[in-house]
Amino acid sequence: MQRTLILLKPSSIERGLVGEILSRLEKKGLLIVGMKMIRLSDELIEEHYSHLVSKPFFPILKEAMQKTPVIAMCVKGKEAVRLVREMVGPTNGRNATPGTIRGDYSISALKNLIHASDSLATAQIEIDRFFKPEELFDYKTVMSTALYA
Ligand code: YYY
Ligand code: MG
Repeated sequence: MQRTLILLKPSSIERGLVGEILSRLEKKGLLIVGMKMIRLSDELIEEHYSHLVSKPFFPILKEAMQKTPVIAMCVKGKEAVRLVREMVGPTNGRNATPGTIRGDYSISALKNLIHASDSLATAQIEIDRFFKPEELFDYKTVMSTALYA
């Protein structure tokens, strides 16, 4: 089982898409093991998007990430890191295939609704960045026997 980090960005909160996105993740069979609403500080955004701080669009990205609080989630499942990235689609919603979250609901790179960790190593770093150990839960549901062989 893998765990991955998801952020529902201000663009999804502003448009009332939180339930829709959550529902897709749940229906796929991913287990929510952590979830909270937070306001991102300048420092946290600079750390989380450290690969982008020197880009000309970084100030706009930072402002967009602070427009509302975000919902941070940790989900668990077999191959969860790759699966969630595939469900999210590529960065620019205009390049994302219909059927993906960005492909169905986003027409922009900046306002692309959702963040998901891009590798197993990144996922661990990002889970630790957003969640304390006591904010993550280990539990079983009857669903797991229906989902996996
Ligand atoms: O992982 P992903 O969110 O798909 O893209 P990143 O390359 O990590 O960029 C993070 C974030 O930055 C992206 O979700 C929107 C914004 N961004 C942008 O507004 N314009 C770009 N050309 C590239 C990234
Ligand atoms: Mg990324």
